[in-house]
Amino acid sequence: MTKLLVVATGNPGKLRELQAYLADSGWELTLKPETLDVEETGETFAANACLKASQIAQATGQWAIADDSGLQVDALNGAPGVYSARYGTSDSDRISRLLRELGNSENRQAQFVCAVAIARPDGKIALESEGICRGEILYAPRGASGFGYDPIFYVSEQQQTFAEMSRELKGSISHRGQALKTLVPQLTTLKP
Ligand code: ITT
Repeated sequence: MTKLLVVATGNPGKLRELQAYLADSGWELTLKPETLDVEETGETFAANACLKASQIAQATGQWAIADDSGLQVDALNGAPGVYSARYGTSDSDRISRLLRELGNSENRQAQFVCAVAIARPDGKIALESEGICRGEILYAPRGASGFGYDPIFYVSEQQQTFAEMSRELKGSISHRGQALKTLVPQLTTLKP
């Protein structure tokens, strides 16, 4: 029997990464209808991931997976956080605003957080997971891979920004990678 999983995201960068992690999960992936949108009213990444998974599952009558993620900058008291997508109107706009708000602050410490939730067709949450990746915010963007805030997020162990890493390397250390490392084995054993 085909196990169908609706990927509840409108972000193409996330979609590419989720597809790579879920390729061998035993589930066939399908994208949520473009017109189906969920208002992110939660105050935490986990709450918003559950909202998105649950509402898309109920609307489609299928299992659904959602990712809510963002960047928390220490010197900005955790901003933009759950508002990372709403911080500007394009990736470059969001990056410019973040660099402007952080200015010449010497504390450049930050972390990416990713919450992933999987909902059953009736909207009940079946699995949840969260991952964190710490790094630093550069003074100017570097690299052309990835998406979103990747060009300004530098990981000292790798001496690269997320946007300078291969997809495999980013996937092995990123917040999304951490969240999915524990979730995918459980997903593989779930029976629809
Ligand atoms: P969906 O809700 O449709 O999945 P979205 O882009 O609105 O898409 P979020 O509300 O979770 O997703 O917002 C996440 C924000 O954080 C968004 O601006 C992303 O670009 C950024 N972000 C998340 N993961 C990232 C990553 O791995 N690299 C760079 N930026 C990331």
